[in-house]
Amino acid sequence: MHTTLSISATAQHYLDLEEKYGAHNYHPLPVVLNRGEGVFLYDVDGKRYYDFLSGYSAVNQGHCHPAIIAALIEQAQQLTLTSRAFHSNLLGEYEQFITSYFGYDKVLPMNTGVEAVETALKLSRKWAYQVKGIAEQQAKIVVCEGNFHGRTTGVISFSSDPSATKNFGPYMPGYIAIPYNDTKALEQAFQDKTVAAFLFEPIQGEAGVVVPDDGYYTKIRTLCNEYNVLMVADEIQTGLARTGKMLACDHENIRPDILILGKALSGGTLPVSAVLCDDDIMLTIKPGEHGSTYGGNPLACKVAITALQVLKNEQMAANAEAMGALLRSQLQQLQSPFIKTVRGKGLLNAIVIEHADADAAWELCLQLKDNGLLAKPTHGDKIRFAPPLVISKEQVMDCVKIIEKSLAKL
Ligand code: IF1
Repeated sequence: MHTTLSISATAQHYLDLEEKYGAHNYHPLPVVLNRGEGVFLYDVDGKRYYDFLSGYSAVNQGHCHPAIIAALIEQAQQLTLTSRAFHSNLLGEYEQFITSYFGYDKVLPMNTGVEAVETALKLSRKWAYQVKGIAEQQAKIVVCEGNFHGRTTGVISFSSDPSATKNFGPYMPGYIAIPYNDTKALEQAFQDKTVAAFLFEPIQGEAGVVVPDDGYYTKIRTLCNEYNVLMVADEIQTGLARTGKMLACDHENIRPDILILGKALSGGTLPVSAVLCDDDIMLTIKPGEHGSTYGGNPLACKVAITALQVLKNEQMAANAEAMGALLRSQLQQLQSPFIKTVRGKGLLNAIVIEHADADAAWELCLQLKDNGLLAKPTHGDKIRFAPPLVISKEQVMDCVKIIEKSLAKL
């Protein structure tokens, strides 16, 4: 059964412009949005939707959070960019704030998530040669099958997803892929003395919200200590209260050697990312060896301080924990024949659809859209359910009704 596309002439106009003038590197849901507020998005025809994607966890604080927007406007009228050729009054303040917030010696500020991942990889290699003593050009980094860490040619070099790698070669060498959530394979990989680091997602987002066994982070930490390998946590999607704790690693009180943040670090206003680690790793990079035009710009610093303050002041991790548990239990209670699995932690959740029609997940997302909720399938049969962390109990219950009503149409 295929849903007829019911979009207005107004919306169609915007789709036509994108079709004609934009790269076709996405296949979005047919909806055109022009306003966001808290858990809600509004389209060009004034229809309201619950946002169940949150900009892939970049809008944890809710759309256009008043305090974050106020900080953005205030700083934008003062000073937006000095470049790192000069100092600004905000960079040191931000660096002190975020390093004490997460408990690390230093931070290297970047912009997009993948830039922070690349930065963490470069720091791991510098540390390998200059501290661990691995022979030049020989350092290896262990990664997980099913990973998603971004889309630069360096980072896709260790992707196992053909749609991310096909015809983008040649690829960067020096990576060993092992199965996710498999510490026996990890220990096996660590027998190679040229291994410098292990890069992992605490929960695999793109792979469809794959939650590892309890104790996974603890075992990684133990093995990294035993073999003198850096534990590098990509918390770009799982961090910043999304999984019910400030960091997903906090569920096991585990401290990675290198912490990578992005997305909600700006509350969805502009690209802000960060790499945090201690001096023995961070100081392997000397002046002039790494950076970026916008890295650590005053506007990003001001916004990031506010975005982090809001997470704590409004207890967003605790709300994510409670609302996530409510959402998963309500979805399970639906006992829908089309929902094979409900999984997640905090408000990073996904359902796995079981249906004869291969397009069922997409069809369901079209039904959800018509009923006022925006979500998108990942890898065919999984639909991510990740609303902003400010969602209330009443709103969760309202969304479950929308999901139930939409499932009935499948
Ligand atoms: C797209 C996925 C999610 C990430 C993790 C690094 C990055 C991401 C764990 C890179 C970015 C985004 C990219 C965006 C869609 C979204 C995504 F589906 F692509 F995989 F969330 F799951 N590490 N994820 O999730 O950060 O450079 O994008 O700022 O590419 O369509 P970025």
